[in-house]
Amino acid sequence: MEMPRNLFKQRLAMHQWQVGLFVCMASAYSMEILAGTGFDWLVIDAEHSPNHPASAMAQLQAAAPYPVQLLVRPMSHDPALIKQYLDAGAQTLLVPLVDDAAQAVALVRALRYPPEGIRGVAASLARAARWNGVKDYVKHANAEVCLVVQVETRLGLENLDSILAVDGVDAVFIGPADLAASLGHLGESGHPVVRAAIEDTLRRIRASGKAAGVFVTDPELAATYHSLGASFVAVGADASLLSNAALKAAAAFRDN
Ligand code: 3PY
Ligand code: MG
Repeated sequence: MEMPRNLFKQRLAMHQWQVGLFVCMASAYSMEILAGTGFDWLVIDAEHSPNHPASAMAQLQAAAPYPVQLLVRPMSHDPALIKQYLDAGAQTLLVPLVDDAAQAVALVRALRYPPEGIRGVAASLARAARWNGVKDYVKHANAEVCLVVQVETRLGLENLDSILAVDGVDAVFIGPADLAASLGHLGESGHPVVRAAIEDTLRRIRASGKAAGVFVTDPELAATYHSLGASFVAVGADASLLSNAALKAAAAFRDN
């Protein structure tokens, strides 16, 4: 088998518009439903959702036959955990709470085999290599991994330029919820101070030549962010879609 190419990474490099969704339900079954709905990318959330490498791998397998790009968001920067997600078959990692260039450099190294990095090698044990079935997996792996760092704190904003200068960081994704909290507006992602910070940050990311992304649920605001340089957006989460649809269905019949 040939090395699977990372289309998400290729499209980031071209600043092509890509619409995504957070996948929190920790279920291969609901992942398969989502995989066929037309999103460009889906991110398996293991930061705030009850996922781990085995549940993420089951979801990667469920989505594999569908034309959608899969990302994983690990709960920490731990290189051992990152290695497990990569070996399970994730090629793109969305890493939360990246505050400075040293953390970004360490993440670049965690994603790559030596000499560029420190990723441990065991292609015969890894689904990513189809247990040695992918031709020259270890030679191609570094070129296909993709690192998206989340900048979502005051400190991250202060260090944005040096984070953007790190070779191997493919894109920066802004998390409005954490950013609002860090800027003193917990629970107010739409606060004007937070909005202004997001807009300024999108412009700066785009000006650096790297791809800019953000979580945004309002289509008009997403269009504004697109015009400011965002090329990939997460527009919601499966748990919220299910909850909202269920609330609506229950309310529609309650008073019959
Ligand atoms: C945040 O908003 O903090 C996120 O990480 C995702 O949008
Ligand atoms: Mg966050």
